[in-house]
Amino acid sequence: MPENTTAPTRAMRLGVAGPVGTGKSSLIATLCRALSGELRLGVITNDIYTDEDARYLKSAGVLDPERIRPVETGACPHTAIRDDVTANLLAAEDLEADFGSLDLVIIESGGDNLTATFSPALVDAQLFVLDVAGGGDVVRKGGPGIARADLLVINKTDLGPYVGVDVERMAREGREARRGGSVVALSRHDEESIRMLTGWVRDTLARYRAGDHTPVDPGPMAPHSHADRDGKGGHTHTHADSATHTHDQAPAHAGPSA
Ligand SMILES: Nc1nc2c(ncn2[C@@H]2O[C@H](COP(=O)(O)OP(=O)(O)O)[C@@H](O)[C@H]2O)c(=O)[nH]1
Ligand SMILES: [Mg+2]
Repeated sequence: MPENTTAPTRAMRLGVAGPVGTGKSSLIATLCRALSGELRLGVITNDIYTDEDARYLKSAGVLDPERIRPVETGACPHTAIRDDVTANLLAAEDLEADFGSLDLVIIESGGDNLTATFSPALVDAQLFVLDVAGGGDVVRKGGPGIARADLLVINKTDLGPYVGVDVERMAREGREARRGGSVVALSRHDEESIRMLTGWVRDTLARYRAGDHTPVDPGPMAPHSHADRDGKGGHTHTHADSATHTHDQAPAHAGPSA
């Protein structure tokens, strides 16, 4: 049988994006717990000013700490996952060089709002995480990640009754917003939902290995701004034109850059 020359040789890179606090790090811990026995994993975290997420994942004891690498992004967390992905690419390549070949490298974005998605130059597939505690109407607010990420995760479904959110309805509206695209309603306390998530990861990895998976760009991003470190308002910018975009990655935006 002829060899499949389109099949990739490096690990699949899976991006995990979504607003702060929706449970991205916890979801990655859940994936590591469920998959580390069968897949060779690596994890990269993107934090704005710290390596907090990497430290959380290391302390969770779900993976050899050496396989978890932090990238500090500076003020705009979107830049390192969209415009200049060099730091993340280097981290992914270092992981593979240090551990031989890996099956899956999971990359957590330094999320801050609904607009951030990964460039297909960095990840092969990406999931976007919302949580029920953010309100049942968040899916209707839309955005590139909600509409076009490879998978939408509606997380912390166990909290639905406490925050008055109809989880079934939220998942249905997510499917509608995505025109039938994949949605997983997840809780780390619900084993069946974890099986749905890991099943999706296995299926995507199988398609990636077979050369049947095409990375998509969910963008373009909506205009957005970030608070500066000194508490003053940031400036509004987009990441629409990454060829000419010179986004300031210094800890505080010094001037207009978008
Ligand atoms: N009840 C509940 N809480 C969760 C779940 N997943 C994460 N959390 C909590 O949500 C908070 C934010 O989680 P984290 O993973 O740090 O979010 P991130 O900022 O998106 O990485 C933490 O207090 C977690 O313990 C879940 O499935 N159910
Ligand atoms: Mg996190």
